[in-house]
Amino acid sequence: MSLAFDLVITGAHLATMCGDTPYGAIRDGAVGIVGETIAWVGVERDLPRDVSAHRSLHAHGAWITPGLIDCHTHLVYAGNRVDEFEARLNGATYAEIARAGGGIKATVRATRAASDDELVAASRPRLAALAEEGVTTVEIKSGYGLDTAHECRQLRAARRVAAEVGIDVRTTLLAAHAVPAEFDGRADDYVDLVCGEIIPAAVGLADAVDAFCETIGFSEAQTRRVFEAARAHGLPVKLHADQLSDAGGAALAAEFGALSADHLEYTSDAGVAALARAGTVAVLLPGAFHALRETTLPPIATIRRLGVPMAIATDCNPGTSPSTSLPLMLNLACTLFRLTPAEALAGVTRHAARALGLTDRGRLAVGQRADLALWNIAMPAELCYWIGGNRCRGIVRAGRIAHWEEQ
Ligand code: DI6
Ligand code: FE
Repeated sequence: MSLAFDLVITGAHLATMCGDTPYGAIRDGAVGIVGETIAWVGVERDLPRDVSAHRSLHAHGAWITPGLIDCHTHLVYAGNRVDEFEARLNGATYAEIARAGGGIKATVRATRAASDDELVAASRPRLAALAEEGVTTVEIKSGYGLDTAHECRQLRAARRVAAEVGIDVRTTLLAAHAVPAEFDGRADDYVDLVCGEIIPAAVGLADAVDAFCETIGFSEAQTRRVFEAARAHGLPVKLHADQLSDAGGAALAAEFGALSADHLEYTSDAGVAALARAGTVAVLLPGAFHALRETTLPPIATIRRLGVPMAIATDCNPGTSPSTSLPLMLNLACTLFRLTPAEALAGVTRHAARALGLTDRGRLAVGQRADLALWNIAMPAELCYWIGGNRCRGIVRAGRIAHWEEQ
């Protein structure tokens, strides 16, 4: 059989993330691409002799992984909260700052005040930084608009900034992130607005609906109403669950067949069992754990034992995870949460895809989208080893070479 590729990459080691071996590693491999899709993956010497390729690249022994997937970010916002960071280190407490109108409310004010262009311009460097470290698919939440017009604007800005940077995006409506100032003391009225107006307005702009189910966020009953409205509009759900307390978030997410339940520091074993039954992905966010100096670990042993897929994401946001590095999260997931490097890498590839409801990416396999990242590393675990520093030296997005450094 003669094969004609648009692009073939040889001289690479492959972390395919397929099968049961760690990383699905193939040494001395090759990848053939036709259009936007992987058409051939295997050991290079098995490439058919009569293969032709419009373009050939040699990887000089570098490793190729699937393009990384950051499945939980809040990266579209204006301003930042470095002033709060400094104030806390000078003795102010988070509660004092919040009472003085800081915290999420401060970012809401800055985001509402920014023009569309300003919002995109502020967000673009954050997304570009993620992309430079091998991210080819990103999820971006709203949640700093907190009214119909501004939530929709944030979702549009997310799609625009992704188009400008050239990476694929999934948007999530997080209108139930906080109660906006104009609804102070009237959380249920705000939930009415979310269900009756914001969710319907976001159909076509959002790929999923999320909520912050927490004592300082929305109650289980309020979150349930948000999920019912999402379901009525055909939108899948995700949840910020049990980040600061066991609010029953994991069980609620499971009950609604959520794509993912995220954070999970305080989730009970029963909550994990519910996730396992529902097939919901556990998204772990070690950047927020680190920045909050949290000491209660997510129930990793139970998550592992019950076979709940674990994803890892940046949670890029101005308050609790001001980070634009997914490889840094790999390191934190291993050092803080004791994930193995193979678990961590699955968490930013195939399990992250699943957390977004995507089956066409996250692995190097025939038929998958040709999203690849090329790394200057000696073995896959090295992706988790370094604390900072960019080792990505090539990126292919949907079959197109976005970046390629000859060594
Ligand atoms: N949990 C978080 O860690 C972020 N949102 C959430 O629900 C914090 C967002 C912020 O502080 O701006
Ligand atoms: Fe978050």
